[in-house]
This record gives sequence, C-alpha cells and structure tokens, in this order.
Amino acid sequence: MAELNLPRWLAPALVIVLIAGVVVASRFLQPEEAPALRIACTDLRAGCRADLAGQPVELGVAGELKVLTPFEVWLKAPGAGTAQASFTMEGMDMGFNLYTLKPDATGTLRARVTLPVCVTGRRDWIMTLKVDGHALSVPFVTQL
Ligand SMILES: [Cu+2]
Repeated sequence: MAELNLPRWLAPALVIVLIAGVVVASRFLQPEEAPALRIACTDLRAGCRADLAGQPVELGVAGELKVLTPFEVWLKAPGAGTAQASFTMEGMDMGFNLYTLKPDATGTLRARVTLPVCVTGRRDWIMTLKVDGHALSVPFVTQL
C-alpha cells in the first residue's frame, strides 16, 4: 500500500477551510434577522400606520379579536413581496402558527387567522408581521 506523503500543514489547513465553509454556508441558510420592530397599535380594528424599513405601511384586523374565531389580518405595504403573520405570547411559545398574507384585487395583503386558547388563560398576544425579511410586532389583547 502506497503511503501518501502529504505536507504536515495540509490537514489543519483543510480543517480551517472546512470550518470557514460551514460558517459561510450557515450565514446563507439562516440569514441574521434584525429584531422585530415593536409598535403600539391601540385599536387594531381601526388600523395603524407604521414605518417598516423606511417604508410606510398600514396594518390592522377585520372581525372580532377573539380566540377560536377567524378574523382577518390586513397589511397595506406598497411594493411588498412576501408577508407572513405569526402569533406568540411574551415568554410563551403558543405553538407553530404562520400565515401567509395574499394580495386581494386592490393589492392589500390579507390572511385569515384563528388563534388558539391559551392554557393559562392569558389574552395578551403579539402579532409579528414579516415583510420581505423585516419584522414588525404588535401587541394586542383578545376579547373575552
Ligand atoms: Cu399563552
């Protein structure tokens, strides 16, 4: 069996190249996201304006903000590509939920959402809207 006569530095160099490759690849696979911009919206049903990455957007809900009752999330974000909504509670994972907003005839992005009941009885939610990689979060409280 022929013995490979490789230079001593080759193995460590390959390890370094491999690590660098993994680091670069993970950046592309999981791009670092800026933390969601938290906005206050006193009445989501009336709608609110916000600034998302320098672009003015309008958002709100239509229907009753109640758990187990479908309501609609709407977003007016001119020029936006993809938008998704998800719902959590502060310090509490409320299970996987992700809604893709689809444009209606006028270009308003909409999704029909149904929230689950919180096992602890809490009603304080945080809606996070992701628009083209920028996130906006809006706390709200569901009705009884
Ligand atoms: Cu909860």
